Amino acid sequence: SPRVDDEALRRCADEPIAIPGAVQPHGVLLAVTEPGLDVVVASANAAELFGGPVSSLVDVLDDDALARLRDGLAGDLAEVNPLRTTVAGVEVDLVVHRADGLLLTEWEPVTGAEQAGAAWHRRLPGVLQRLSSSATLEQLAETLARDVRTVTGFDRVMVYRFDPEWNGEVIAEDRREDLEPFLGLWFPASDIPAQARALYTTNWMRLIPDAGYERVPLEPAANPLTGRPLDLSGAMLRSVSPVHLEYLANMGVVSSMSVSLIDRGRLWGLISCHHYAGPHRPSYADRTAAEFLGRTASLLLRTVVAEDEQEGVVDVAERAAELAAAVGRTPRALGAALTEQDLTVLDLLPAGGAAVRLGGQLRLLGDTPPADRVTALVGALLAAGVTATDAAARVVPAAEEFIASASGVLAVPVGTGDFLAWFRPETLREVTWGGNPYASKVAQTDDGPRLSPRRSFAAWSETVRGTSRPWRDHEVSAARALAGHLTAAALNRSEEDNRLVG
Ligand code: BLA
Repeated sequence: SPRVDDEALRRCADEPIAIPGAVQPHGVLLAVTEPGLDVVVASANAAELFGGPVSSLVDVLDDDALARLRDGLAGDLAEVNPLRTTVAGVEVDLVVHRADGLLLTEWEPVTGAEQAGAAWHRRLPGVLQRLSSSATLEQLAETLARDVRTVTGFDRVMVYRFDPEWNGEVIAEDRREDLEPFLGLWFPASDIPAQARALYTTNWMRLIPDAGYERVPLEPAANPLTGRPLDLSGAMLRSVSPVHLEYLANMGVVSSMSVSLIDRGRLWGLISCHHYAGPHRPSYADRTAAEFLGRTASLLLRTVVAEDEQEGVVDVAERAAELAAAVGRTPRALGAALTEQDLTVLDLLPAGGAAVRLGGQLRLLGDTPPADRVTALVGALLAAGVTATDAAARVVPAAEEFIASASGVLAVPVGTGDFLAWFRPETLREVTWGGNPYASKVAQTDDGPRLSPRRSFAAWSETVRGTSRPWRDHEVSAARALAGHLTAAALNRSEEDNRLVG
């Protein structure tokens, strides 16, 4: 399938999304001075909402609202948000923050369709209890998807996790029954380019109520204070990248919202929400509730991820000890002890296949390259000084033939000439085994632009061709420990044999 060319992707990451010079039309932006509250920049739809041009906030806010705003300006600005008030007969939520030396005020007419948030706030203790008692990452992500969908009413809510190369996987999903599942799908890093990830690391939430919107320009185009377009990084009405709008349109998404998941200052993932039936605009209160859930889950991530990782470490160490004990019980049949009992070397760590070569005799378990090729493959890797690789064919080109079963190889020598080895399949095949509904359709999706889940899956599969899930440090350590134990056991045995012979 065609790769997206690098030049196009580079341009993608170059788009200055923080300064689009426009807002979305579901609200009005006025940038004003402090303390005078004089309007310096306004979105072109301002006169429509206010019933005429606005030169100062003093002219449009009633005394009570003005007093609350001035309190916020003198103290904690975030306390102001949202300021519910009425302008020209329209009930609005006013949301404010500072940027570029100005006060950015955003005015969003209140829709009738709110209050899920109010009800939800009463259920907050239960929701927090559920989130914080999640024992595994999987549970945390599922709870999060369900609760964010309840509070926002989107058709689909996904929890999306980045890998070290910024590709991403949908690890949890709550959706309208009739929608096709995206759970387990992977998307390439280019779907969310670097400058967007940087923005989402400081800004927790973004909303596009109607991806078919007409952008509303800011007037004047340049902030008179700086001579540059106004910085809308923190503005909830910021007009988003046209490339992304095209992406959403091609996915059939009418409305999109996402909340950042941040672990120790690093963007860990996103909660991504879609609506298909038509435009969808959760109220400010409901959005804030979703953001609150995202922030809470972000704090819990570290513990849950650490627990998940720790659990793997203990399991592998325990199994290594059990295998070593089995070897100790049967010193004259080491190969059988490792491959023919209830617990085998293949159970030591997650792998598709394993090989044991002892005394020159090779035994295979699970999915491996053919017996007559395993010794040469492992020998070549060990000769190249490689113990663990998630892309064996990049070290030993001949391994290209075996990427289905052995994209990843972990090999440790036992004595001289013998070894233990584990094999991991190509990541793509692993996902296919996981029941991915799109894998079989990849070949038919090369028509048209790449902006759809299937196209993205295809692009991702290009990036992972010939690679496996990586080997973790404690897995390599356990393999080395077991091999060391076997080397010692084999040595003891031959010494005993020598004594018997002598
Ligand atoms: C932004 N891309 C985004 C966002 C998401 C995705 C969630 C954040 C904006 C939002 O909340 O809608 C991608 N959405 C996904 C993915 C899933 C999903 C992967 O639901 C999976 C289920 N996008 C491309 C390409 C380019 C691109 C090729 O696919 C560039 C050429 C750009 N995506 C792009 C840009 C933004 C973006 C520029 C930033 C939009 C903005 O905030 O202005």
